[in-house]
Amino acid sequence: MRFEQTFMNFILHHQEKHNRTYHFLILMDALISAAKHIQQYYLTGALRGDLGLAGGVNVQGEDTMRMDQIAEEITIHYLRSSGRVIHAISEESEEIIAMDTEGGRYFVYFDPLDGSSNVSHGLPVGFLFGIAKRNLDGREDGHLRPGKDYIAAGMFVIPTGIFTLALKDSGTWRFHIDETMNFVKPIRMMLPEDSKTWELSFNEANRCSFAKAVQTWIAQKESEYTFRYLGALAGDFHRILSNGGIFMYPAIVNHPKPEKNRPQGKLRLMYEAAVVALMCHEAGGDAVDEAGIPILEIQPREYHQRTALYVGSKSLVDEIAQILRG
Ligand code: AFP
Repeated sequence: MRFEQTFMNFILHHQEKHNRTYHFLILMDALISAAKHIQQYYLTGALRGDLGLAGGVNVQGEDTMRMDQIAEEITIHYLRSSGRVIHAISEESEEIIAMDTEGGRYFVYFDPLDGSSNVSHGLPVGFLFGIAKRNLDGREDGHLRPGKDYIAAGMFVIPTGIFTLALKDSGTWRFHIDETMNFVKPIRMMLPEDSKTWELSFNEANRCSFAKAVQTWIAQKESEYTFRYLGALAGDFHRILSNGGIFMYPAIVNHPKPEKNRPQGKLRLMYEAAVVALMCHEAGGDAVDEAGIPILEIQPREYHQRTALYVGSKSLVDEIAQILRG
């Protein structure tokens, strides 16, 4: 028989090697339990009728799905019971979610079910999270941490059973779920240097609304690469991490209906852009916003702040960053 290394075994060794505490393990156990629970609900959701619209509206003004609410409830339950989380910030809750404000050690920024347009089709969605640590030395800062201060960031692609985790300064690792529902077989991810497999990923319907310089750059690049877009960041970024290339959600600045412009971008900085930016950075890639500023450097001003995002292979991100910086 063939046995693969489990995630827990991998992370225990990692913590031991770096002389770290066991607190992070308890937090990771909570996140993995939440992801497995959400995955099971999602797999059987269509049978129970859980994949339809809930009829509500979340803090971003978007329709909520039943699965969004279920995923949120599950995640809060496990994070709270870990006893390690000070506060959490979720895509689904406008306010910061207080957990263990005295004894907690971490801040968790998460989107428990990202890519809701895929939910009613049962297609892949993501559970994205970033983790920062309590400031033990100085004053607390309202938990508005830039991505460069995250100690880890990860995503579960649900329901495919694939988990990718970036550990600050220790690489990006991919795991697959096995028949016992354990995440196993750590594979270190590095973006491929060879551009043969590189892909472009963005919503083509928005193309004419991008800044002119971005449109021109895309026109120069498009014949060189293949094009893929799922509409769920976790799935789209998963491909870029494996194949290389670039995922973009540029600012919308030239929409024929100006009220539909999104100069600030669409994606959320703390639990979408910074999460994939850290994973990409640890895999040898990069990520910038519409001004060409590295995503990991952006100091958030609010929990649900939006940003434009260009993430992927370093040379492509460098090229577009230069154009964006003017
Ligand atoms: P939803 O959860 O509202 O579907 O948004 C998903 C998302 O934040 C991200 O996962 C996708 O990459 C991006 O938005 C897709 O947006 P478009 O539907 O505008 O292409």
